[in-house]
Amino acid sequence: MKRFFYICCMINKVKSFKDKMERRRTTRDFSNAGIPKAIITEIIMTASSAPSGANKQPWFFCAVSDSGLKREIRLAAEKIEQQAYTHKMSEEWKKDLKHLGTNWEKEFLENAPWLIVVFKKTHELVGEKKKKNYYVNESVGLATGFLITAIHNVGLSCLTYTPSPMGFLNGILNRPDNEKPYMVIPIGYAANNAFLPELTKKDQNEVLKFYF
Ligand code: IYR
Repeated sequence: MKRFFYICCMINKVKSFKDKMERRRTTRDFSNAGIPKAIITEIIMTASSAPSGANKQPWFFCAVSDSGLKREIRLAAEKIEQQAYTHKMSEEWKKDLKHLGTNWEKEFLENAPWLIVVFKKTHELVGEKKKKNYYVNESVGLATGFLITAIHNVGLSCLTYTPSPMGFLNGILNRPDNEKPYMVIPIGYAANNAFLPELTKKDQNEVLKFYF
């Protein structure tokens, strides 16, 4: 009987968390309301608790609210996106993105109160010595998943943004060569009139098969 109630409680918990996570939506339109630094700190330290290869935590987070730096990042990213949209991205790719309404303009890089720039550390530098990190992409992907979950959990919105190439971020943020930009996460409150594209997620039978 005790076990039965325990399982019922688990079912309630797992379903309510699923319902909460299914309500997460990416936003590209932010209100200009600020977010205290203490909230950003807790969100980032949640991300930093993620599992990683040999527990090396091969990541570094830059949290940017300075408007001069945000403008610099926007201008550099828009230059790259103009190239991408006019020369690099295939017609098929652009067609796949049409329903999201994206283009080379990246206002969110200035409108969001904070940009979290996630770096992956290919290796550690201890003095002159290189120390290896393991499963760097997997580890930083996990930390970024924790990050966007923490953002959603506190009622904020974000975007997972990856201009390509992203090397310009090392220059603007003055980060060393063993750190490579992984993702830019603008974070804030979704604007009242934020554009919400119609999206559906795959059904269970398309993503899950049990072997039991
Ligand atoms: N980086 C470009 C293009 C882009 C690519 C993918 I894949 C997306 O899911 C969304 C956008 C941009 O941000 O506009």
